[in-house]
Amino acid sequence: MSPTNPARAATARLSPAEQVATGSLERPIPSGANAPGFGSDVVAETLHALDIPYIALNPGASYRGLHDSIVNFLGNQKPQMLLCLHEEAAVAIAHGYAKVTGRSMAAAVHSNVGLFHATMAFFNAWCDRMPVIVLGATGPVDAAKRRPWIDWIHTARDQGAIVRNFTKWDDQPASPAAAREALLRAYWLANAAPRAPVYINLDAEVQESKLPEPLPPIDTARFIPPVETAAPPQLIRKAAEILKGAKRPVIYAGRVSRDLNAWNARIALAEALNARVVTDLKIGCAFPTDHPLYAGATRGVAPDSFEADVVLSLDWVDLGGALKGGTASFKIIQVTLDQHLHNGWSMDYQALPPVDLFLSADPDVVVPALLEALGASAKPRYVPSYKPAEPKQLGEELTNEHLAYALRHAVGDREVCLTHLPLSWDADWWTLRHPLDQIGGDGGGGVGGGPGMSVGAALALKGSGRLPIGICGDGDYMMGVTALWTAAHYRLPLLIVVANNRSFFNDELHQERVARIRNRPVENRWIGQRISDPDIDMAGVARAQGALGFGPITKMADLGPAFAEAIAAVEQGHVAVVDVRVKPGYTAALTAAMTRKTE
Ligand SMILES: Cc1ncc(C[n+]2csc(CCOP(=O)(O)OP(=O)(O)O)c2C)c(N)n1
Ligand SMILES: [Mg+2]
Repeated sequence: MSPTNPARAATARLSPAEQVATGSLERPIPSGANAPGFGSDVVAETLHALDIPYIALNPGASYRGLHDSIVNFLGNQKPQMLLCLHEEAAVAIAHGYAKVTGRSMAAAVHSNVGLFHATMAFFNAWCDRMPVIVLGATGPVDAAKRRPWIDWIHTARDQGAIVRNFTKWDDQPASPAAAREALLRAYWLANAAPRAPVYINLDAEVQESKLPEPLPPIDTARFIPPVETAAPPQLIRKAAEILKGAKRPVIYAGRVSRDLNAWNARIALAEALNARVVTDLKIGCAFPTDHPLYAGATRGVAPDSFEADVVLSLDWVDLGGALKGGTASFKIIQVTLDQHLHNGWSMDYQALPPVDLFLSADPDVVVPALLEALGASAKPRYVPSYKPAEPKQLGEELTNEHLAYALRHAVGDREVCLTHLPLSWDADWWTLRHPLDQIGGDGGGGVGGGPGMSVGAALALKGSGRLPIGICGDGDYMMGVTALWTAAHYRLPLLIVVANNRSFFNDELHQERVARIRNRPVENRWIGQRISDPDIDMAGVARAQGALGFGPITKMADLGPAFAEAIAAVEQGHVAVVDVRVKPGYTAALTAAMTRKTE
């Protein structure tokens, strides 16, 4: 890196005193409002009572009432507004926040148009089973009160229909009292397993009308009671018996929480059963990958390849698909609550798996119960290895493996959270030892979520000492890049690494496959896929938004120093982006699977 690099100069300029708390930003002058006077004040008051810390938003007149209430009635605190440049970023940020904390924050989007922009992020959060509370607005629903033109095009009879098929619940309350109840219900439903996004559409008139009289106070906690998610004891006993009798049990560790106790309980269970454990990079990590019982992160490996006799699925995302290799020879115990979300529109529920014992329960609750039924210790024997990674013989041209290797070395023994990984990532490149070491992917396969989710995760991790690192493909980065402005503006330390193969490369492989099947030239696979001529200045796009930009890095020798500088900058409170020019290519196994000539 040259000493005249603007990133380096900026890093040096930032003093620790400038690393301000997000909550100290954008403080309004006092308005003197201390009792709710309008419908939207009631909405704001309820968000406050629900302890919702942030509301990521892009503004709009449909919710100008609520906007005023958050600023002037609440003083922009709990929730604090986080301005976003695109609604997809607003919802993705809330999604990323939930991935780390397990709890919902809020997002607000303007009328039908803002909601249209937000749909991709809604779907990602839905498929990822993450709680997000999205507030929208419409109207005035009363046509006699609408302004000419704009209020008409931005009012829909059933706005919730835009997202209803991938939302757990939605409502359009017709009074402040109904809005308060809707918010309580929304919070309760979104955060009760199986978790998912919810949507509340606030009529402009309900927000803006004066409250005729104060609403009676309510005890918020009594409206959001904890929901029992344990399995009945007789089913736990049955499951324990099956597992006790197993000679080669395999645990499919799927959608589980980021809770450290639950993580330790899973390790203890695997050790008590001597069960091998498979995990899934698409979702947050569920088992230490340096544990002797860890059997790999799978993309559809059937347990018969491990010669299993019993499979315990802890809410595995696609159990039916994973077992396609044959299931006759072993027993299957499925632990999930997911069936409660399955609907007639989305098929993200995946194939229907054969099951011998079904526990409709939360895996985090079932695992300790199984340990108890087995009479096993809840304390894991596992000790993290912290072995330094072995240097590998890597070729001259940079690949994602070089990137991973250099990044791991630059990170050293810092605690990090991998907030996003590119498709071409291999699970063997990074050891995961803690539930927050990796929080999974976008959920719905919607490219563009990486930056926003990483910003949301950085928000949740700020001040924790854990360094958030999002590794995004160049396509993903460019689609979601405006989320970085929000991180820079609200001083959310974050490192983004662009695995820049200058292509929507995944689809080059698809074109190659079609070409092979049809006997057409595979050389043409890049057309309509390559993101070059002109090459995009990824670091420049970051700098333009107030982040620090490093690169493009094209040589291994420059990679380590660039990462070291970027990490130092993030530790000073910056958002930093490192553009790494990598050779297009996936791991050998993935490439072979994607380009094979036949189905
Ligand atoms: C919203 C959306 N648009 C398009 C796609 C199809 N798609 C899947 S992967 C991919 C390429 C993503 O490019 P990049 O992030 O650079 O990753 P790469 O494949 O190059 O590693 C595309 C376009 C998608 N999944 N989602
Ligand atoms: Mg790419």
